[in-house]
Amino acid sequence: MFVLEKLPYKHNALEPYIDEQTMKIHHDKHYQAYINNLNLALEGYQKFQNQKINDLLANLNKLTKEIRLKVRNHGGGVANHSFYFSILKKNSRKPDNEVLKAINTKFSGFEEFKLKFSKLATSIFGSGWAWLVLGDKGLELVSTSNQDNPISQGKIPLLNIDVWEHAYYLQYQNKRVDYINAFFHVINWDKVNDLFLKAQKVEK
Ligand code: MN3
Repeated sequence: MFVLEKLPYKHNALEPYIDEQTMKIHHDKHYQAYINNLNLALEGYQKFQNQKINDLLANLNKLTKEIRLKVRNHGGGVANHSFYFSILKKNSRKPDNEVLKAINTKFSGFEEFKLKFSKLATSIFGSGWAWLVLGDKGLELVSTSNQDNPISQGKIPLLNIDVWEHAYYLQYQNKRVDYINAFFHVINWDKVNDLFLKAQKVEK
């Protein structure tokens, strides 16, 4: 069975960029709902209950038809939210680490990366996510709809932003772009770097 991962910081830790009430509802209610619905979907499927969520999402075609879409949606919700909350932190800083060096090279500087990532996140129609991933061609920006996860396309997530309205509407209302700007103040680049180093080992 899948369980809610505790926030690695307090609900109000990311203020003023992401407010306490949004974090409480987002983490304690929305994320919990994906956990509950995934567990419900996998009732009676013991084999899948014991797998890691990323392994389920990487192999959706191995699931029986009855549960495939449910795992894609609710399981995606579990993986995406667990990931999102884990790459945020208060007092974000931008160290001179490997992933930021790779970003500077790939996107001709950090500001260019931020611009491209923000444009992508802004342009997602409806609900979805923008991601920085490691794929066949190195670092890539991709977007997914609903709760899809790039793992299902064989890519390794390094950074994501939730642009479902529940992620920002209480604080930013319709101004998604302000939320995206704020997000850049609370990225845990040390964590992203850890994921990047681990991902490179997998790719080799
Ligand atoms: Mn969300």
